[in-house]
Amino acid sequence: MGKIIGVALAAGLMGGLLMGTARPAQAGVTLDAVRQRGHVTCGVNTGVAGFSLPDSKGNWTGLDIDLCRAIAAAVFLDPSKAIFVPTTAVQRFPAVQSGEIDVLTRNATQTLTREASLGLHMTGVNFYDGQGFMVPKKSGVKSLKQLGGATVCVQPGTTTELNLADYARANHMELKPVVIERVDDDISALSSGRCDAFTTDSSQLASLRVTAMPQPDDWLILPELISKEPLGPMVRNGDDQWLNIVKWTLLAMIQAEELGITQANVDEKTKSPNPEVQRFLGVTAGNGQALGLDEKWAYTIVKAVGNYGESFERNMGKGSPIKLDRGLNELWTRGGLMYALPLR
Ligand SMILES: N[C@@H](CCC(=O)N[C@@H](CS)C(=O)NCC(=O)O)C(=O)O
Repeated sequence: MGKIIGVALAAGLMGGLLMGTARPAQAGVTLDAVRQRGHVTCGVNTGVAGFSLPDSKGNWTGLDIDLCRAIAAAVFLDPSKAIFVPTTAVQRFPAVQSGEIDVLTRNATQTLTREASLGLHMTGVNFYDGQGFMVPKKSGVKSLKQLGGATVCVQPGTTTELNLADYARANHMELKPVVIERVDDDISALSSGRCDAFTTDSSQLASLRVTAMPQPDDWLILPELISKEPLGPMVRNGDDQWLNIVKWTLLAMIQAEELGITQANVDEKTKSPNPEVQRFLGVTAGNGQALGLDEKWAYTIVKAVGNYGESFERNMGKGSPIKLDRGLNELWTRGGLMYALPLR
């Protein structure tokens, strides 16, 4: 008998060592503050259709807006408990560092120095992008190689500005940056001919071409991309639980797409016999407790904003004026890079 108990204890210990001991999350500083305040505060951009844009009534839409609403859905089971704080590229990191915002959901590229020296944590990628250039069609420029000697509008505090300098140097080209902080002013400078070209992440060029240019057909996005721009949410260092909540909220949106769970069928799916679906939707408990959230966290995310693919299509894909292809943002099972880590 003693031997059996000993074996069972040893097996339990081994299991604990191999699997890690299950410990529910302690409420961290950020989650406590967010709960007490009654809403999550997200830094977003000041207005790039597809990512985040307010309408005349102050209703925000976009991929980054959906992500913020998804975080509110996970924490409060209510996507309306999200406040959006517009930030320029220069303002965004100090806003996270100072605690003015709980999370940055604003087309921010994940880089080593941003993580290692700005006191920020990258929590995943919600859009794989690359830096491009837009020129007036009438200039006759069809390739980046023809831009030698050009003035190029660019926003300060961005990877865009750094890549532009690198590209010019590596290719022995003269590209004269015209550094302008506000995107509206960049667009005006481009339209008035003060800059020969405008450079930023190519998804933003696609968006600005159709939403900010009165005659989109007068503008050409050059075929070359000069960088990798993995865009995703960032949080402050030092609060692992909050980092986990943001990270797994994004992964839940991707996982819902992998599992074929949509805003329309999520209720039906709660009756699914599939254990993975049951765990995901909180029919089987565990994930919520591990994150310090209600077990309905992921169900509420999908109910509120849909899965990643639905959010993409609505905001920048076929259901939007921007009409971007999924490209790298397609699921890994269909040739893209979107891949949910196991939610278990
Ligand atoms: N992904 C790049 C660029 C991000 C960026 O700030 N892009 C500008 C160019 S359109 C933007 O979003 N502007 C909107 C704004 O200033 O609100 C980065 O993280 O540095």
